[in-house]
Amino acid sequence: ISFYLYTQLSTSLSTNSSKYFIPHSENTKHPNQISKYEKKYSDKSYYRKNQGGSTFNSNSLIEKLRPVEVGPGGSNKLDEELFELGLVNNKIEQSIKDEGYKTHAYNVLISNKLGYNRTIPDTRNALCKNVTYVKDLPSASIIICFYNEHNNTLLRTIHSILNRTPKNLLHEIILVNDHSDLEHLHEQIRDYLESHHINKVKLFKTEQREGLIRARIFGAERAKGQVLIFLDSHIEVNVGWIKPLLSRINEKKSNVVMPVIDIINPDTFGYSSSPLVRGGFNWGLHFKWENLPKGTLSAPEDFVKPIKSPTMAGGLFAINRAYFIDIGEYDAGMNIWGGENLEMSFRVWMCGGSLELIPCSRVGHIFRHRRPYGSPDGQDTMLYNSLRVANVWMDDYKDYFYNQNKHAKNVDFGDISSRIELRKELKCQDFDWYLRYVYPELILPSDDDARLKKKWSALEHDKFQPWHSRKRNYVDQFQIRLRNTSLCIQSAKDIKTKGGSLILRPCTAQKNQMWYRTDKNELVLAQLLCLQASNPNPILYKCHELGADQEWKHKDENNTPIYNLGAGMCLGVSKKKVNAVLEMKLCSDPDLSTWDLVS
Ligand code: LR7
Ligand code: MN
Repeated sequence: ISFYLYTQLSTSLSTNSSKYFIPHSENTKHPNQISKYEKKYSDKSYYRKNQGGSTFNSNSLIEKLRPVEVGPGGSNKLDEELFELGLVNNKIEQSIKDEGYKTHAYNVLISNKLGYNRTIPDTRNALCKNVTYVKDLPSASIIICFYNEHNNTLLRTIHSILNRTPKNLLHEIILVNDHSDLEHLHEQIRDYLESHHINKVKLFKTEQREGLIRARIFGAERAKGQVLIFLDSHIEVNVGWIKPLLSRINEKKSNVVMPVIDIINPDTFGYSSSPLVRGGFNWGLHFKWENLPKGTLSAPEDFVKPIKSPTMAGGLFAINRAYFIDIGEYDAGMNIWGGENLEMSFRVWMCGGSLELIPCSRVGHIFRHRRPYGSPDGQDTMLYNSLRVANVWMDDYKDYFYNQNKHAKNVDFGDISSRIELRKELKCQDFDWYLRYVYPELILPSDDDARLKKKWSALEHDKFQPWHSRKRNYVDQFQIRLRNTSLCIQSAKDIKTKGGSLILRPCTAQKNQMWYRTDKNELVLAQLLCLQASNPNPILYKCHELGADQEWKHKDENNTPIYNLGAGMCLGVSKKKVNAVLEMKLCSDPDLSTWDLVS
């Protein structure tokens, strides 16, 4: 009940949109860096001034729901705001957050408090602002399918589009509810759209769970705009996002184009810029990001020009509607999730089109750490769909896929005859042509080359965000001593034990009490494992470089609470004595521990 109330509350409070000022980043450097916005997180103090009274307070909620407005030349307060929103203030909020993680795999507590309209940093290269576009661009039907999406997050997706898309270019938004089983979701969205007279959004529901591939076909069949733009249901479009896409399609009907996918952190909702990378794949038929070929970005203009990409991630792209139909829509035999992105990529290239990344168009997407749903009958749909891709499009090269998936030999993949027919009708090139002209950089594995295979599986590890991995940079070193005691935080077991808890012990200057702070605000014990928030006790864990549960803040070196960004909670102990186990506590707890950093 509380969750429902909370959702309703934030629904009713956040509907009045306010003026926007999008702060711009002078991003002329190579974008393969953390954005300025992300940086700011690290050198400010975010402590809640008022540590007292922690009861649920709707007034302060109203404060927080207001979109942040900053004047020209002002600083972007958004990051500070997010930090505040992340605080778990009481048990009700804790249960909203826990339930949200179970159902949606991201922090719905913050999403609820954010409201539908928020400022996000303009992550485009500065040169994008000088680009001009022709007057009569085609208008778009935006197709968004959703299955059990979090209500407020979906509505923020929609509002971001309504706020940042010129009216004449937005023909309609087609929302396809893929037969979600979350109670009330459909009615909530329907009622919201009706009561706010949002007529541009047309809501449909499939008669049964179709999966995202058939749900998109279902949406496309109902669309009337000249261009189709497919988006996921947990995104926020950025300023100026649509014209660069439409313009490129306007130049050539067979250009299929993608925005740069910025990162919305699933734990903090921080919005950060993605570098320019292109899509590739490995022989397990997993999509992966890869660096651009050397020399692609050598002049400043190269940061605004379209960049050819061998594949697409799948979720966010624009295509001429007639071309979408001509080229065979999607493979309607594919189920639920997976594989359709490579299928579309191979098909577009092999059958005469091209696939491009458009750097001046940016859309943020919530990258979850896990997918919170499966397929209704438990089928491995990624494998099933990939088998269809391999057998329709890859000719003899499909053997490489089978070699990596030995058990796939006897797995059924349904009837693919109509797709093979399509390939013939469209007189498509063969896969050899694709590898040779579109993706010559792809290395072919050979059966007896164990070294290469090792490399493939290592690459697979960072298929989502390769740009996160870099060398750790230590900026500070200290022991963490409980205020007014001579007890310090140390590992309960060996310093190398993953998952090990932390306890208080008399301060010694030994390794197992020596914490190293990195420039990403991780706390690394003896330069080995990271301090990670987890419920109810923090643990030591392998550093994952994604911030959130491994990102810690304290005001300064003395007498300060230690706050975790992902958990929205603070580091504490229940008893000030030897062997007391460290816990995650509400930051508003009147008995909250404070710490001295002793170097
Ligand atoms: O049964 C379903 N029915 C649906 O309507 C399952 C999902 N969906 C919806 C869902 O609500 C969401 O809006 O389909 C959309 C995509 O599902 P996600 O968000 O769970 O998928 P993802 O973001 O993990 O996966 C990426 O790969 C998929 C392969 O099938 C799709 O192509 C997704 O669109 C794609 N997302 C992106 O490309 C965004 C960037 C992520 C990366 C890399
Ligand atoms: Mn997604």
